[in-house]
Amino acid sequence: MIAHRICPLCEACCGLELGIEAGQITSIRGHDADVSSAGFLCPKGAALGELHADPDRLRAPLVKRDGAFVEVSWDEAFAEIERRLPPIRAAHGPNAVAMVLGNPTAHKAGLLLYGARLTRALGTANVFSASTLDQMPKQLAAGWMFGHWLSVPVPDIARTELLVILGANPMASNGSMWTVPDFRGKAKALQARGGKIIVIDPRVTETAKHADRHLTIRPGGDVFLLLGIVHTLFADRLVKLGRLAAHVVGQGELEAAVAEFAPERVAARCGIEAVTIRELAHQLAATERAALYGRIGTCTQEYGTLASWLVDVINTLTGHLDEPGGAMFAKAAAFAANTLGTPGIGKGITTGRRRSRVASAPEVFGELPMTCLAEEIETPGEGQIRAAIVIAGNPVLSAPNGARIGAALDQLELMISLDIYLNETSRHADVILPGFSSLAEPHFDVAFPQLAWRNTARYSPAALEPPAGHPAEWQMLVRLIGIVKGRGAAVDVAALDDELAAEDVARAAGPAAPMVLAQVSQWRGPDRLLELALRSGPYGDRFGMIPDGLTLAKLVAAPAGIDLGELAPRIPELLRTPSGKVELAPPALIADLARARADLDRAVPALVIIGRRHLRSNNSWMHNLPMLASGKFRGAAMVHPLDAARLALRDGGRARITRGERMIEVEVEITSDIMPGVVSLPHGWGHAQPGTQLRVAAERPGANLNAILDDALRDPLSGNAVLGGVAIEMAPIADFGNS
Ligand SMILES: Nc1nc2c(c(=O)[nH]1)N[C@H]1C(S)=C(S)[C@@H](COP(=O)(O)OP(=O)(O)OC[C@H]3O[C@@H](n4cnc5c(=O)[nH]c(N)nc54)[C@H](O)[C@@H]3O)O[C@H]1N2
Ligand SMILES: Nc1nc2c(c(=O)[nH]1)N[C@H]1C(S)=C(S)[C@@H](COP(=O)(O)OP(=O)(O)OC[C@H]3O[C@@H](n4cnc5c(=O)[nH]c(N)nc54)[C@H](O)[C@@H]3O)O[C@H]1N2
Ligand code: SF4
Ligand SMILES: [Mo]
Repeated sequence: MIAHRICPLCEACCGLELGIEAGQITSIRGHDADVSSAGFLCPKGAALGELHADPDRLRAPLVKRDGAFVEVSWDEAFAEIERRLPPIRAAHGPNAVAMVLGNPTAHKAGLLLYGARLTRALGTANVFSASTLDQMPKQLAAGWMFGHWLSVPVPDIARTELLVILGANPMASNGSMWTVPDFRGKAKALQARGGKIIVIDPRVTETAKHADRHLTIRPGGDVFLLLGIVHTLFADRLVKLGRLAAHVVGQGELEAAVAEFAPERVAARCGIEAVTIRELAHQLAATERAALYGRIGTCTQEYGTLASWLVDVINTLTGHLDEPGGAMFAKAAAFAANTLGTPGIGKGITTGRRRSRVASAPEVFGELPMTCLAEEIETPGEGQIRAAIVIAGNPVLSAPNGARIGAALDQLELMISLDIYLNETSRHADVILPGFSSLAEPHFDVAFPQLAWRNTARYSPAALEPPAGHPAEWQMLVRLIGIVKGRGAAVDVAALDDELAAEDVARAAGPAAPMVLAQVSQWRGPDRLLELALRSGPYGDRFGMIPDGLTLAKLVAAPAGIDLGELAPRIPELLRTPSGKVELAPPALIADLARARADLDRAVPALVIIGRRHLRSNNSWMHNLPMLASGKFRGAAMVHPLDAARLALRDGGRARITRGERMIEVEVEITSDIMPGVVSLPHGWGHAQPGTQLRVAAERPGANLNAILDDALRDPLSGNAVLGGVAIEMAPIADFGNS
């Protein structure tokens, strides 16, 4: 039997074709007809069968009794939670329970949509997610400029002639905050039609190797490079707003604010010569169709929000924002806030509606920084976190100072993990609730079509039968909501789900609610929410008012998805700022430039560390699959030959990396692909911790980069962690081969 299924693993969201026999996956290939991915897949997608079959993947709930996990029935697991969670809330209030949301939450509709509902039911201020280890700066900058957190433009790669990539390696990551399956193929096509790709990265990445030009940049130097470019655009009279002239404000403030960041002034700080900065500015301005794209390298640093803002400022000033071949906005079929409400104007965004208790970090997009989690658990007083619900997150490996987080999790009165593995984080839990194989669930992407290279709508029904008696993750979350609402662990999940849907519809549709609910009554759970979002969305049938509009039934009938066309200009309709304009100079960002100004002459540390990603790895959790784990070890620390000579490091030898009191041991790979003075080490390693069940990963555990990073370093605006560009020391570990 053949089934079609969107891959849930990364933002490329590839359509896959699965061969299935007797409930087992026999083959996986790309689905050629898929309207977004056209047959592309990567080795991780091909490993979904191994994930499905992995004997270490948890099949039943676990409860910790006397320090050891025992398998229990679903009823027992929820009864345990009902015994322990409500008393904590009753004694200490809603903030005593933290929500911690990990990366796969964004990839699974059940977790995303029902995780948000559980957060609402808990009413807690203590919400943490991988967003503050990742893209929060980009969302905050977009929020201030365009009025909504997910109004993030992406390169229109199908039509551009110049793509400048800053701090991203889509050849390995398959794109981020940019759903672009088969980046390699699209990049080749771009070059074949005479276009150019420029990569600016401290490392000669896989993407750089295929680019027309690579420039090295000092880690954390992006804001200075970008300021130099903006300065040049004004100084050399290259600003050309074009069609957007009537829709942009703040140009004057911006010009004044960048006055002192001439290329000569910023060159040393970013490590790129003034003449090259000017050249980049001129090339971007002179190319009719060009896009500048910044990603995680530009976010996970001290100036993440400034850098993310300046990327889109440059796209705007060069006339490439919202223009074909430039940086454009997708128009998703469902869940896109920038398609709802009054077009062209809105409330904008607000941050800092509350602050974290200990560090006083402002709330951003409803969240507090992940780097505040440990201290909020450790520090006594009103509002202290005493219980946590961790959904698909592994912060012990993925957040700075993971050992501290692990120790803090052990102090909790109750920790619940929704996770499919007993790993570095879930081992600290009291109750682990594992979802079943994601291939047995329907799939659609809530967020990624809002960031896609092309507008499409896709849905995959479950490819496999769910195991008997095993609830879906959304059903587990409804049951937790039942417990939180005082309805008990034995709550009727289907009835509570009906109630929750009815509440949502009443809020959105007012008097039309009964009619709307009746029309979507054949769907349940996340599917019902998708049906509602699709039908009320920009291509929807408006519940019968537009007969040829989209419904979920139409998507189900189109296993390759429905193509909604190439990206089209959306300004001013997309804007939700109070001014109804693109805000080029949000006051908080202009004010934050003072920090960059004060930092212009900072001395260069002799050695700093940055991260990287490998095609066969996925953050902290796919190292247990033999297909991906086999072959050359991919977690070595890359060191430039000059640094290796200076530090007496040997290729293939071992070394100690220290930062202050903390230390890790790594394997060394000497390569001139990394710039001198910089070490590159992937995150998400450091397996083989006691009490975990990851037999394959434990064979080659690797070192945890985050063990040496600091939880006190954040971008003050977004709360995003600083995950790179920090000073380290490195020394060889004597071994016999070395002496
Ligand atoms: N130093 C450094 N640190 C980084 C980064 C970096 O570049 N450098 N990158 C950061 C980024 S961008 C991110 S997004 C974070 C990611 O960090 P996390 O948010 O912690 O996510 P993952 O590491 O992907 O871990 C995913 C967890 O979800 C579980 N899981 C997998 N599939 C499912 C499922 O279907 N259901 C459930 N319930 N659980 C599942 C896995 O077992 C694992 O425990 O790491 C961040 N950490
Ligand atoms: N195979 C694979 N794919 C993944 C993931 C994975 O772990 N493995 N993780 C997924 C996740 S959660 C995310 S968020 C995305 C991220 O997707 P990308 O943003 O493409 O992430 P990376 O591949 O880490 O590329 C970041 C690049 O930034 C560079 N860099 C580091 N510091 C700086 C700096 O200060 N300035 C500049 N200009 N560059 C810098 C690094 O050398 C690296 O090449 O990938 C996703 N896709
Ligand atoms: S690129 Fe991403 S979505 Fe596509 S197959 Fe690989 S992991 Fe899955
Ligand atoms: Mo991420």
